[in-house]
Amino acid sequence: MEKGLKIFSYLPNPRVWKAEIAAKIADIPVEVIGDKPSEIHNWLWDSDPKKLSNADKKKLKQFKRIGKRGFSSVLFKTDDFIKLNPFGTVPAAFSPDGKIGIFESNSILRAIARQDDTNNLYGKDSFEASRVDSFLDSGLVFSREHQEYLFGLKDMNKALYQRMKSAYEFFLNGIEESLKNTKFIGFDHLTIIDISFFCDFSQFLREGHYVDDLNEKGFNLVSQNFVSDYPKTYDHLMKLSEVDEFSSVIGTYLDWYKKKLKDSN
Ligand SMILES: N[C@@H](CCC(=O)N[C@@H](CS)C(=O)NCC(=O)O)C(=O)O
Repeated sequence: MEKGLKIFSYLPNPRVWKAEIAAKIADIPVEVIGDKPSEIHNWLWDSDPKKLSNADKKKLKQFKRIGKRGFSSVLFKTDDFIKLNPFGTVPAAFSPDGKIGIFESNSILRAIARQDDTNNLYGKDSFEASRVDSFLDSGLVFSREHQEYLFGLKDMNKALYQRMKSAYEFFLNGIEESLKNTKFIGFDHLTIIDISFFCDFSQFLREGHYVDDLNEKGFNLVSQNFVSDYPKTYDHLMKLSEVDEFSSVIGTYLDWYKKKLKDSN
């Protein structure tokens, strides 16, 4: 079977970076197609995505669907896109022949790791792979919470904030515990757990851009004491951010956070 993956999304998107980092480590070809979030409503969401002109949009009226999660505009999702990706979300990945749809960024990440036979990114046997899945499942619970939280940052309420705070504490306690025993999360070598954690947590830290909105409503940053409360997790995040395959994919995404920490010292 031909190796590789095609991914469609708005860009940049930390959820896409998961697969891109793994693909760099494992040397698997990945084609990433997409556009800025503000342009993605001008694209045909399909296994063969393309930018649409106004004339194209008139012809493709039958594919118009209102966004369901994160997008409130009209999006052009083909019937084939929905068949391959029934929840209609991005990132959406496709096998090289375009016949198999893979969704959920952690599963897109797994799709890369499963094509790798040298780095043990998905553990070395089925039990290790299941342990990897355990961490990815708990990571998805955290990232679903932070998705809603980030959507609500400009107009925070107590219920949403409390949900986020307890999800954060639960998840980070587990990650910190794990790092007391192993060099990487769950294992002594790098796996897709570290990649998934790195991308999701870096995205969550964007709450820092809304500190004024939060303060105005009487809330502090959930991650305010991240460095002192979870020192091993913090060190791990920083260490991963220095690894070539990570830094070359995420670019300057974490620079503002590192600068903020430096300035506060
Ligand atoms: N847990 C999913 C989240 C994907 C997701 O919710 N994507 C949203 C954008 S943030 C989407 O594609 N929404 C499409 C819509 O609004 O119809 C993942 O990790 O891939």
